[in-house]
Amino acid sequence: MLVTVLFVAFTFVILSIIPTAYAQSDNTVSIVSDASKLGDKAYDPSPITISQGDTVVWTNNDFGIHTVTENSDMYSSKDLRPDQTFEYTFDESGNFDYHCKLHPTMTGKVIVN
Ligand SMILES: [Cu+2]
Repeated sequence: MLVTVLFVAFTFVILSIIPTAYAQSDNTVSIVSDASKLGDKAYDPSPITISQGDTVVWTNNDFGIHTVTENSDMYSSKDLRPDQTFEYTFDESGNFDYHCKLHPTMTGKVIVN
């Protein structure tokens, strides 16, 4: 009986540690609900400030389809359906403005230190 309780407790502890250990970086940007009408508020946070070598992960939390497209086409996602993600690793410092190909008024910025 005690062994069972300890095993259950141990399993619970392990299962609650694993997601933390494998969590993605904090460099996440949301494509917010109703993004196509929100201009420079469509991507949140924007600007996002990161360090050279960091990866940014965008998630489409809207009900529409959007892209993450750097203004000089340095990178671009495919068309992101709801809940799909796109990630890009920034190896150079600088300011990188991006937009949505389908709704060009949607704009965002990544600042890489
Ligand atoms: Cu869009």
